[in-house]
Amino acid sequence: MKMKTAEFVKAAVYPKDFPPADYPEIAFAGRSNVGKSSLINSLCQRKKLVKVSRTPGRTQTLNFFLINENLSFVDLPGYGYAKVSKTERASWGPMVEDYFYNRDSLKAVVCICDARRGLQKSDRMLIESAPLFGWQPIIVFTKADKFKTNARANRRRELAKEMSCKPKDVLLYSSMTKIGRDEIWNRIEAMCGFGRDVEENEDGQ
Ligand SMILES: Nc1nc2c(ncn2[C@@H]2O[C@H](COP(=O)(O)OP(=O)(O)O)[C@@H](O)[C@H]2O)c(=O)[nH]1
Ligand SMILES: [Mg+2]
Repeated sequence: MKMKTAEFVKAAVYPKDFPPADYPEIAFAGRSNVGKSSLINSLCQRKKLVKVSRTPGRTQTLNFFLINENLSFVDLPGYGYAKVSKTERASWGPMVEDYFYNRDSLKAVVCICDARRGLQKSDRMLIESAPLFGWQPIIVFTKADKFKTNARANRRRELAKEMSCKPKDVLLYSSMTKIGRDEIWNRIEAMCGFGRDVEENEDGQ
């Protein structure tokens, strides 16, 4: 994907406040601090489109972004962070469910997990809810830079076992090295029905 523009549109909690569903939409979900904001920034080749937080569990709204004037990204609040208040934690479910139910333009949810920890119970719950809401999961294991090359190949095989898929189908990613970036873009574009428009010679991982 050739990045041209990436802009923040608005933050919203209720469907009545969502921007018009004019473009195919991709949401980003995962446990707090897993690296959602970093992934969005690096997909968009922006340093500060989304704030990377030192304090986990801060984003409590749905944040909408317009990419290249033809694609919408949504940064969902992180789940599973113990230090946010019980009320805030309890509102994650209904707020995000409302969004999942009401957003016809939502094509896929990038489910971001930590490569070191693998699929957690909360990650599985999110992924298993996909058929109910009608979106496709794109499962990404981030912080892959925490593994050296050989260890990473082993970890890929282990994660493939966990997911019952082939090792080559495991999406490993790092916002530090940008490994896996093109693959994620390819999946996103396929989900949106876009033709392939991948930049050549882009930090070939
Ligand atoms: N080593 C490493 N650290 C990362 C990576 N992605 C995010 N981080 C760090 O993890 C922390 C949380 O990142 P953030 O993107 O704010 O996570 P979010 O809460 O899921 O949006 C920050 O300190 C980031 O610098 C990665 O791929 N590798
Ligand atoms: Mg964030």
